[in-house]
Amino acid sequence: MSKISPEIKRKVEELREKINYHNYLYHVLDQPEITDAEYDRLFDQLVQLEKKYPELVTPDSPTQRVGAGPLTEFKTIRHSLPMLSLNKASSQEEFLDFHSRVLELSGTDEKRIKYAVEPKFDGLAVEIVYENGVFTLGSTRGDGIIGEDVTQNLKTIKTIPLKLLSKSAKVPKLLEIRGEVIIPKKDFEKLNKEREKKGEPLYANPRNTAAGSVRQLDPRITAARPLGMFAHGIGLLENGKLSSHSEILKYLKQSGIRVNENWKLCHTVEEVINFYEKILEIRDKLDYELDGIVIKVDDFALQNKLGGLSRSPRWAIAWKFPPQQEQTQILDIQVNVGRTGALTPVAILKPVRVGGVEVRRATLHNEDEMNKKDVRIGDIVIIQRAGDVIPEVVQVIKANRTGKEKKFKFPDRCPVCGSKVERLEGEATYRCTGIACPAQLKERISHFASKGGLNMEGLGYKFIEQMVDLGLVKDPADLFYLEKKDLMKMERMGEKLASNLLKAIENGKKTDLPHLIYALGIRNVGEHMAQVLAREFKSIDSLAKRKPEELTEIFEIGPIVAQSIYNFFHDQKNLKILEKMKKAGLVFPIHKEVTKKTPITGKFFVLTGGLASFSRDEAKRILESMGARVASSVSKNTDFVVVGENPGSKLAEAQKLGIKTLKEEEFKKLIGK
Ligand code: 5U1
Repeated sequence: MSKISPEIKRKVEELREKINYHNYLYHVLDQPEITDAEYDRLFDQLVQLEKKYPELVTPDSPTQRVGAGPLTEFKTIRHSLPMLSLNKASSQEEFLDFHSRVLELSGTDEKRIKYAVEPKFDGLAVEIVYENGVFTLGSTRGDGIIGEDVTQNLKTIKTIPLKLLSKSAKVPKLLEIRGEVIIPKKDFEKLNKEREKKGEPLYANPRNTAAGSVRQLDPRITAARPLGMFAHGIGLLENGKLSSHSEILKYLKQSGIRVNENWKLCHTVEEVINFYEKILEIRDKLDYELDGIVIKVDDFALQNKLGGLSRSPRWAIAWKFPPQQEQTQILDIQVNVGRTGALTPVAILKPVRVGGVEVRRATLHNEDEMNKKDVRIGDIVIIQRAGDVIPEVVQVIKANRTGKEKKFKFPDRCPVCGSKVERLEGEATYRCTGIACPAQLKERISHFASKGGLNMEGLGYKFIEQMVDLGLVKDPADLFYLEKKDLMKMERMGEKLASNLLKAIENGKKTDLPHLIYALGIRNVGEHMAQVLAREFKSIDSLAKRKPEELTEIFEIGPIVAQSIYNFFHDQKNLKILEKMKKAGLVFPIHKEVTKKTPITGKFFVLTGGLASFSRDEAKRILESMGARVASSVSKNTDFVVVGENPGSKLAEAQKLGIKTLKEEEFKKLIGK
């Protein structure tokens, strides 16, 4: 190793400081003080020095934005504090209801309530962790509890500093920031123009492109996309004293993190309403997509008093902008059969862009809705799209009728299996009565294996269709009994693919409780409700025992959901399938959750060697349930290396870096076992 003089070290440090500062002026304040050419010169000098003295390269050097090669998969991480979502208001009245609730629950005088209001970005929610001022971990929100580790990808985003500015703000030991990754509208259009020139398919909208770009396994692809980020809050902050949301926003900006400048501290509800109207008015002129504003009680003491529900705080609300509408023509009407046998009429549309998204299909909901609107094939209609909701037909423009439009007759037989369809009293939906309807079975199995369910990677709809058509599976539990020779009966199946599918099915047996509940496909139980149920009841056995009146005691569970859950667990067929799954080795997990800070919250662990009292997976689960993070390799960010029997090279690495090692007994003491 060549000897490096203190001057060189100082020079490298000085260049990094300068580059970080100019990044801040450019990306955060939008007030550059030097030309692009001058900036490039500074950057080049640093690149040259780091090339000559590679020992001086650090992960937070501005040259290290694209430092890593492609991954084979993302690791998952547990957020130290859940990343909550927001309750929604879609009118002034609903916002005022929220305000009344805040007054009532906080028992506070109206004059004392201040609201911090800010735009709501339509992007991908992420968390970035800084330890001692250095970016160490970046993750997606995921389900709010567990996200994906996309550190290398988020590091490529220039508006996210690799190191916090330390001049005006004291660097905290730990700072977790939360924000939204977006693609500016202009950059999105440019990106699509380039794709058009190359004859490549166009991206649908900035939001999905931003989300897809962050979830690339190769960070070089992410780096080539014009991503940005706006921070709007924090998770954990160690050694920091802040007492309001507006202080957070100021603090983030001082620390070099980009915060959107269009936020305001409002002292009255009228000011909030004016803010909403102003942002709605300038929305189309802004270079990023918004879908509303976010209103937060500013004072932390009041926020704490108001508390939260399982998924969302009571002290904040998203006031959404009205949905976007467009006009197009209905080319055809088809009927879809869902996994519960429900028949839904769907309008096939002449493609139209609504709020930047191409829409080709829109729901007509049910027969009554269709009749009420008098929808016919060939009609010119208004469709609307609001956020992630499926686009819907809202109105027929009857003045445009030519007389050629055709009425649609709702089928009395299931379009998939030909069984009779029935409509129960009081219900708006027709359902297929065929107990063996392949559409239901295929949809059910596809739901079971989906990412939100048991995440059987590679088991797509095409394979499921074949499995059902060949009679290989008659219910979701049958998946666990498939053998290679069964799979080899399918078209375009090879030994390797069959092994991979079997492995994916096997992996599905070790899931967590929210995923398992969702996978079961209980009517009215989506991913969020599955989280709520897991949190409240901790196990399938406990959930299965609940009567509807016990279930409705939980906030967020209404009588319809409660009845669906009760019905599901009181159907002998379902119980038999659950038993069959258990017999095949599907683990029915117990839900554990971090509810409070523990001494190891936010700490990084690495495990090496075999432990006598726990399997590697158990140790990992315990640590994660206490808010710690488990990494697969030792780095300078590791806090503890747990050393079992026959440790690998990680022990030597830990010793080299001076990282604390724990023997099994010490580890057990630390986790209170
Ligand atoms: N601007 C902004 N977006 N957003 C999203 N603020 C904000 N806050 C959020 C979310 C989910 O949540 C906190 C209020 C918990």
